[in-house]
Amino acid sequence: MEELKASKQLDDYRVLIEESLNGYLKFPESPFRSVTDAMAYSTEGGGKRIRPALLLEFCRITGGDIEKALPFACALEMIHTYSLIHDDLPCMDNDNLRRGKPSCHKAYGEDIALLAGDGLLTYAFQVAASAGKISADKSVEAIRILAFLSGVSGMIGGQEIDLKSEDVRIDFETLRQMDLMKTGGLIRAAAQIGCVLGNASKLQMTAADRYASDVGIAFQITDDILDKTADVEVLGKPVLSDEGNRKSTYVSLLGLDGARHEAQRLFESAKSHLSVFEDEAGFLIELCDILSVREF
Ligand code: GRG
Repeated sequence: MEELKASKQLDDYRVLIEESLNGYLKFPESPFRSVTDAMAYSTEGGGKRIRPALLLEFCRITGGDIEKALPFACALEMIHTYSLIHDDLPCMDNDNLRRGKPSCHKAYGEDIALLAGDGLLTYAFQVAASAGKISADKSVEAIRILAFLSGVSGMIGGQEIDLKSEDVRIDFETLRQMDLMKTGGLIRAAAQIGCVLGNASKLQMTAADRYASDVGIAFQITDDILDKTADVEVLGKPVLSDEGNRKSTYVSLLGLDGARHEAQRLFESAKSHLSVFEDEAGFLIELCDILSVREF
């Protein structure tokens, strides 16, 4: 099969993001080596960088400069990485493998892993707030979105629903809300911040948010399917974790085929919001196809 053009663009974004992240995570002056090493350990390598790539793409197609948006893309990836570190802790999912290597708490201990997550969360806001070459109005709005959608109105709120859904069968609407907040939160932040740093119209902003909401839920459903079907070596994190933690997921509610069907429906729905971007929607359309067949 011919390689999708978007795969190459995603690879290019990944290189750009990782170069920039590596620079931020050097901390040459830090006397607190355990925490800073743990922050770098969890952030470097292995991540797909979907959220920062989406941020850069929405910035690009709405007329922004991706170089100027890079600090915000890195901040978003730092918040995502913090959520993975904390999500793996024994008091959460208790998973000991992440991105193909021991989870942060397995490599550095629970106490340092907790601090590394906190360190990444706070550092993300420092990096975003220090971004030069972006107007103060745009910076403040981007930082507001980052805080709103990674906090109790987004990812953290979704995680609370997740915790309360262990051992109980939740209804479809609660499950949808959980995935929209928990996983959709940062994906929506990517789209919204990209649009703010570009010069998106109201119409484009609404379309971007609808796209990101559908992709966010579909991304989580795919994650649930992979938890059931993937090879641990390829996935780079434990499988059957949801079953072990007695979670309600689209797979437990709809079965594997039902979950696959719903993910596909949402990826198609996501694409349907993009007409406002006209010829510039190619990457975002193909990204749905890439994400719908991902193996890790
Ligand atoms: C505060 C103790 C404490 C815990 C908070 C914030 C949180 C725990 C959890 C957030 C919820 C969470 C981790 C959702 C998972 C979303 C998801 C599908 C993650 C995997 O994303 P990928 O596949 O990962 O993009 P890579 O490794 O490619 O970056």
